[in-house]
Amino acid sequence: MGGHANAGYHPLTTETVVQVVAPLNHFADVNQLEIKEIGDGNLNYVFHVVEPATGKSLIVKQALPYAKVVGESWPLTLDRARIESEALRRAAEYVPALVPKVHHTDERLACTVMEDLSDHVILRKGLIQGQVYPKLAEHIATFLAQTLFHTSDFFLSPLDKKEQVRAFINPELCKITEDLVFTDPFFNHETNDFPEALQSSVEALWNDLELKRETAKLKHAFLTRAEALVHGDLHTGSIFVTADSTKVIDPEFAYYGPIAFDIGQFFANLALNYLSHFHHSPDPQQRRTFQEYLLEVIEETWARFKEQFSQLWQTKGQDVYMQVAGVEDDFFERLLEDTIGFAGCEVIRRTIGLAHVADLDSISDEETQLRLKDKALTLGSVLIKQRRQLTRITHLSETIRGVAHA
Ligand code: SR1
Ligand code: MG
Repeated sequence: MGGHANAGYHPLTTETVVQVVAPLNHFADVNQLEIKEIGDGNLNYVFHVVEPATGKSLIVKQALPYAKVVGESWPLTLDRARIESEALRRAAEYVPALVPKVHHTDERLACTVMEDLSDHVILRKGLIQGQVYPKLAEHIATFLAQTLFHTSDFFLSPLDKKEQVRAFINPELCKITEDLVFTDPFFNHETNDFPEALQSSVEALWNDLELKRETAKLKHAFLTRAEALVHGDLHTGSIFVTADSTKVIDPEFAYYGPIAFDIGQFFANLALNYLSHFHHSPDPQQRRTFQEYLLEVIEETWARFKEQFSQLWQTKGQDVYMQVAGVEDDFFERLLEDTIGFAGCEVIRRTIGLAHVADLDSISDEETQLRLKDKALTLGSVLIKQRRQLTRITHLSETIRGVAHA
């Protein structure tokens, strides 16, 4: 666990970041930079480097040898910085407009210098405020279809694909997901975190044998199904937006895994935001409109993803079986089922696991927060257990609507 082969590693400070950016010749005068540490995530330092005279800026993101959210008692590999940098570069081959530009990678310091996206906001924050992003579904569908298709066996030769699997082996970050998404929330584990008043609902979940059997299958898929280079942490905090721009950030959890995992995480975080608007949008009319918008994003993302992926399948597919009647339909059928199952796991872990979401946790009224967390547990459970019956994307939105308004 943890550690780094390169002894030259040291955590950067606002004073030493200049040593990383100076050789890039990006700024006119590196002695005139304003540097702030702005990281609010769970794992890393993020330095915002600005040159006021020219208005130029960059982001320097550095991995720490431990998980910042827990502290030094949780060592964590620095290799995740290489994975993130490589994954951003891979994505930029197919969707350069949808990821931040990587200017430089320093493996010794486990840091990446990239485009500053300060003119964007984190999608989670925007959605909590009830902002509508008209291009979001189109952009995320494109990101998913292009990155997932082009890194899969549908496009790469078997030899190239296995080279890629090797390059993106990410065992420590995968272990976090295996534990925090698929295991701990379903058992009485010390990493779990939920209000005492939720205890009986949580115990009911722990005692639900059918739920555990189905979750075991989803965890097994995450452990074993190396389909494509997935982002691995595609929640709404990993997406920067403006009205007409979308940038997917933070692929440090990237590895070769199930295609449905990314889609499911995205949908789950929209579903959690849907629930949270019973608090964040007190006006019933506004609330209904915004909640319906979120379901439209889910439906449009799926439809556009399917359309693009299918087009790539038909025009660039490499495997002889891809033209056999029924194979593509079978693929999408299983993909939707797994997407819904993974979404269920994400909804549950964000409610009672270690890493929560601000959508629900920022709700000041305790009773409302509790009621919505209870609904989230029901929703997650239904999605996992009934995913085989939810054979159309509209079944997913109907389920979210149904559980939320029950
Ligand atoms: C210890 S890391 C907790 C969570 O933060 C990351 O963004 C992942 O979602 C992970 O599960
Ligand atoms: Mg992250």
